[in-house]
Amino acid sequence: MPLPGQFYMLAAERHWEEDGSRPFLPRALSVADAASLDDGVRLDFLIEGIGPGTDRLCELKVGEGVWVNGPLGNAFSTPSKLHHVWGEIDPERDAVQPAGAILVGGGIGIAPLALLRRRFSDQGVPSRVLLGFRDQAHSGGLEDLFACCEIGLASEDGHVGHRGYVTDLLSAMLDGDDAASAAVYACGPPPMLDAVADLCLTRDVPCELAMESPMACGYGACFGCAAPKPDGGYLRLCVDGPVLRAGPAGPVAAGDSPPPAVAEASSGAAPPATPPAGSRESEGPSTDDADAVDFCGLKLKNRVINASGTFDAIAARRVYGGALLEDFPFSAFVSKTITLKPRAGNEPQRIWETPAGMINSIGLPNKGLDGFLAEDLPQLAELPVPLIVSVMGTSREEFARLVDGVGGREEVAAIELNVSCPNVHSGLIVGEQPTETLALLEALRSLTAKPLMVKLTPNVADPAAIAVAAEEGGADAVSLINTLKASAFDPVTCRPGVAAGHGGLSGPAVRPIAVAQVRSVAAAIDLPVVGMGGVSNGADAWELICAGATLVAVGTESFRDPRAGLRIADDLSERFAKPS
Ligand code: RRO
Repeated sequence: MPLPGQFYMLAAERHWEEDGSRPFLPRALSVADAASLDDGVRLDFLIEGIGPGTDRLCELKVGEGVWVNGPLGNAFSTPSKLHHVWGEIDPERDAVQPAGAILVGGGIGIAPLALLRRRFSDQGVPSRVLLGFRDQAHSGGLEDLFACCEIGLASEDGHVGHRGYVTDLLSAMLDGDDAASAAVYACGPPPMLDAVADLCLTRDVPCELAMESPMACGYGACFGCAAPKPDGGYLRLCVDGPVLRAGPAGPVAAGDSPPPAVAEASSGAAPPATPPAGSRESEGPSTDDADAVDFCGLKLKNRVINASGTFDAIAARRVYGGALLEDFPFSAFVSKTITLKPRAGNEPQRIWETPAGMINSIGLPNKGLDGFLAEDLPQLAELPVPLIVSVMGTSREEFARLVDGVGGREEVAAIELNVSCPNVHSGLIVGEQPTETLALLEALRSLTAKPLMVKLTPNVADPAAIAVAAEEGGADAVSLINTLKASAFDPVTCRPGVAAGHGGLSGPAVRPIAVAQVRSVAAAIDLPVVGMGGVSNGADAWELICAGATLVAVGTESFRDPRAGLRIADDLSERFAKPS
């Protein structure tokens, strides 16, 4: 059962990517209501068709299948919890007994408030509801969701209730006698949330906001749903939110997020979600020793690993708990690329859906070498598979310090040298020129006995020439392809889809290019090749193996299906078992 404020990733099962076109990614939707049934849970969502993904969901017919991943994210706190946290933040504030909750919603964003109001009513928490709509077309009887309680309505066109903004109603309510002891919960468009936060902060009223952002995965893997933190850097709304606490310099992660693996449902923290069950044939073959493979001396249980930066095992473990480790989706884990110094990553918007794929401009957010070794490595060492750490430097010296730093740690089985990030200035230069690649490998080779794998870019005329240079320099393997440099423009605003103006294209759209490049690289060198690029199923993985790959990495598909690696490994296992 979801908690109020949590969300699900939804995609129509059939024709979701008919003809390889949009919609490609699932859509994040807050749950509006939920009920326990004898044979499961009923979930209600409010969906407004505003683009290919929501349009497709609105077209669903009775009986059609839907991919459902969730519940995800953190939940609203109770007023007493919120007052308690608020009191700790503001020591000047007198302890107050919370009188109740004020729920403020705007447009379609009111969805999570319906479930919240019902939960508060079950818990005996008095709540008042204020709803605002732009016009009649955008209200559509949504207030009926709150039919059982008293609500204040506002509309910009005056068709219902107060003519104006819902925040006018909130302002008046907060100026009432019991304002200090209220707690405010809001969802709606960003300008409304800003206005609500301002009203509450100036009156010292505790306030939580449910935020929205484009996201590809919902469980911390894609780094797309970045929201600025007041003290610099970004948080990920899917795992640090979507419910945030209003703060003087901007919203901050609510105390309970990200959800711990074991949580009290009443605390506002969420219990771990269950990885979607339908995504792997439960009766299908399980991989066994017949699927095992030696890769640069590492004994892997099958040929399927993850593409760097497309699966955050630490965040995924917080979301899915121990289940993730019991059935880990990959036979080796490749970390997101780390750099010497911490990086916040690129400003949002960071992702943009394209036909059969997506553009990312994440910009390498990471804790830097020291932060990685101190905080992430101990957790990654608990994974049940060998760990490959991906590193990127802006100079040979930086690469050397990174290789030295991670190579000296026994938890690390191998190192990937990312010479192909399309989103970082200088990220590509080494990987674009064979002489630079050779010189880099010659500088690094003597620093570690661990396998060195070079991640190649597809953004050059002849990737095989770079692979040959890597081999000559002493690399043990190559991996390809990284994403293809790409841009998209929003047809409504005429602005670039990602804030940086360009990013890296991934997903099924790039697969034929990956197949061609894996083929030419594998033919040019004697090293094992990790092939990746748009692999969504076993047939795609098999094609890369036919082209010469030893291992196959799954990237963007894990955003849509956290268990894609298992599904693909099962399918590959069957294909290898069949006599050719
Ligand atoms: O973080 C990124 O923006 C990123 C990296 Br490091 C990479 O290697 N490839 C990519 O598509 N994005």
